[in-house]
Amino acid sequence: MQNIDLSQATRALTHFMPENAVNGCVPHGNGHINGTFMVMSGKKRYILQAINGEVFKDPQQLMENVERVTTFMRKRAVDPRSVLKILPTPEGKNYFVDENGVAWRMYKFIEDAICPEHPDAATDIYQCALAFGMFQRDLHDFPAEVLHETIPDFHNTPKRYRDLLEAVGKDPCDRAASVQKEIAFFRARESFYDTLFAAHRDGKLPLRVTHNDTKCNNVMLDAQTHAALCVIDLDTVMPGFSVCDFGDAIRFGGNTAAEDEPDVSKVHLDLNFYDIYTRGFVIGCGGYLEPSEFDLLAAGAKMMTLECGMRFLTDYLMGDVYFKTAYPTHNLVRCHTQMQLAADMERNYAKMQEIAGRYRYTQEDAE
Ligand code: GN1
Ligand code: MG
Repeated sequence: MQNIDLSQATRALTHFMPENAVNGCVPHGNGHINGTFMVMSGKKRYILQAINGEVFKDPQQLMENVERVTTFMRKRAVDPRSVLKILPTPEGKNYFVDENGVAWRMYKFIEDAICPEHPDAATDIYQCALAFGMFQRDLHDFPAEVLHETIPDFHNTPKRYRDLLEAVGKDPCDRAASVQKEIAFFRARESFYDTLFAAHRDGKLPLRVTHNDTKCNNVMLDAQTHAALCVIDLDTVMPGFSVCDFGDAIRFGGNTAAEDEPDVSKVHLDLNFYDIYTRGFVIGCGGYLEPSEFDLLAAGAKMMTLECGMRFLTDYLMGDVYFKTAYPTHNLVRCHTQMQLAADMERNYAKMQEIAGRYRYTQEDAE
């Protein structure tokens, strides 16, 4: 997305509140997708965001999803800070499109909260997992099928695999010859990719409301107690499988190295993180996970890791058109970390299953 500057933001802001009501507007946070600003108005603070139109083609559908899900969650919320609150325009719209075609929306600022960028403390990891589990719990009776697929086939791994093979066939940058080992790695696992959809077809994996970006920095914790408060960044909320939300959190947070660590010998599955996260997620779900979902938690983690690896490799073959890259082989480096992590999950699969099984008991206890 083209960089959104402060003057654009200030102009957009006038469509939500009169100019004389604003005390300040400054860039905020370090998200990679949307342009984010913090707005001060009297004693109140707000978040103003420019929605990335390249990633999200239909802001109306996106905001409809956000509005439906937050309205539903608010009915049960005890702390008003625990659900994002949209600030509508004076006309009652939940977003506004400026003269450049950029869609803007505003939220109330969540006060007295922190965002754990890279949580090290076991208690913070646990609280983040709890927050995403509670997100499942609070939306367990929401009709997932009414939500729009803001990015179609987002976690359709068989389709991601087909996209990879198509990219290998097209090979527009003549890179396929140099990545034969990587292609072979993903081909060797072909029979695994349909696991979740097959379970869904068999009635074992229900369609739920999923968040689809379950990084710890998409959770707000109470600033004083560090208790889970609110899940943010609802742009990719879509119908999906709970085990994918779980799995992507493990893929990202359970890696002992960075997603783009060039030295893959540093990449391992952090079983301690896996254990803490599993416990937090399961307890957060509050008894609403099906037994068959427990059985597929480990598969969800492996699936998300392989899928992400395939997406990086596909993008490398296509000439780095989707993910932002800082150097020519950045996507390939990221693909290698995902391959290494997936292989480490395969080595530790029995332990991962054992941990999920242990907390399955915890949940039955809680019911
Ligand atoms: C993208 O930009 P970020 O980090 O929020 C991507 C995720 C990938 C992730 C890999 C909408 O998320 O699916 O897992 O990169 N988000 C989208 O780093 O494609
Ligand atoms: Mg995000």
